[in-house]
Amino acid sequence: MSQNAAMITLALSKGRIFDETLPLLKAAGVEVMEDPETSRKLILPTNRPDVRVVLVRATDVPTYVQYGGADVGVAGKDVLLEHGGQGLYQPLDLNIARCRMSVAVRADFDYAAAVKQGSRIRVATKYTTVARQHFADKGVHVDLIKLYGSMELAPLTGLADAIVDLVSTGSTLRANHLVEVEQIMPISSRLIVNQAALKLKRAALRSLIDAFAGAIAKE
Ligand code: PRT
Ligand code: MG
Repeated sequence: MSQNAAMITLALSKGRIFDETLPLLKAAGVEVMEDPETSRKLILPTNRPDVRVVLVRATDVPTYVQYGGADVGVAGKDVLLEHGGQGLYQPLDLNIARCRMSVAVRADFDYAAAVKQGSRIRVATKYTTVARQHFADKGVHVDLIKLYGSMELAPLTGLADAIVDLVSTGSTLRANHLVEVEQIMPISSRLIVNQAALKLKRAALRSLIDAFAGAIAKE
C-alpha cells in the first residue's frame, strides 16, 4: 500500500490519458497543481491534501495499482488485456482515450486469402495476447512477432504480413500505405483500483469512484 493510510495515490500516464482524466478529476473536486508536460516531477500534488498523482508509463499503470504503488489508476483496455488484470478491481469504463484495436496489412496483401481456415499468417504486434486470441478464434495459425513500437513498419519491410495495432483517426495507417482490414474491438480507458486498498480505504475510494461515475454520466 502507498505509505500513508490517509493518502490516495492515483497513477496516470502523460499525454492523452492525463489530459482526458483531468476534467473527470475536476468534476470529482480534484485539481492537479502542476502540468506534467513542463514539470519534471513524477509525483504531482493536488488541491486535496489527501490525493496525489504519480506519473508512470501507460503500460506500467496496472502494475503500480496491482502491487499497491498506487491505490487507483487509469489504463486503456488494450493495456489491461495484456496485463491480465490480476489484483485489480475495474469499477468504471471512463469512455476516454477511445480508439479501436485492428488488423492492418499492405494494400497489395490479400488478407481474405491469408485468413482462410487452417492457413498461416505472420503478425507483428505489441498486443500478443489479444492477437493470439483473435486468430485462434478464426482458426488461423499465427506466428507472432512481439514489437514495442512502430508496428506500421513491419509489413513494409517484410517482417510480417499483418499488424495488430490501435487505430484512432487512421492517418498513421494511411501515411504508411496500410489498410485496416478488420476491427477486433473498441478500446477505451478504465478506472482501476487495488483490491486491498478498496477495503482499507473504502470510504475515500468509494467517494472518488462515485464522483467519477457522476462525471461520466453527465457527458
Ligand atoms: O507513447 P508511449 O510509448 O509513452 O506509451 P503509450 O503509447 O502506451 O501511451 P499513449 O499515451 O500513447 O497511449 C495511452 C493509451 O491511449 C493507450 O493504451 C490506448 O488505450 C489509448 N489510445 C487512444 C491510443 C490511441 N488512441 C492511439 N491512436 N494509443 C495509441 N494510439 C497510437 C496507435 O498505436 C498508432 O500508432 O496512435 C497511432 C494511430 O493513431 P491514428 O490517429 O493515426 O489512427
Ligand atoms: Mg503512444
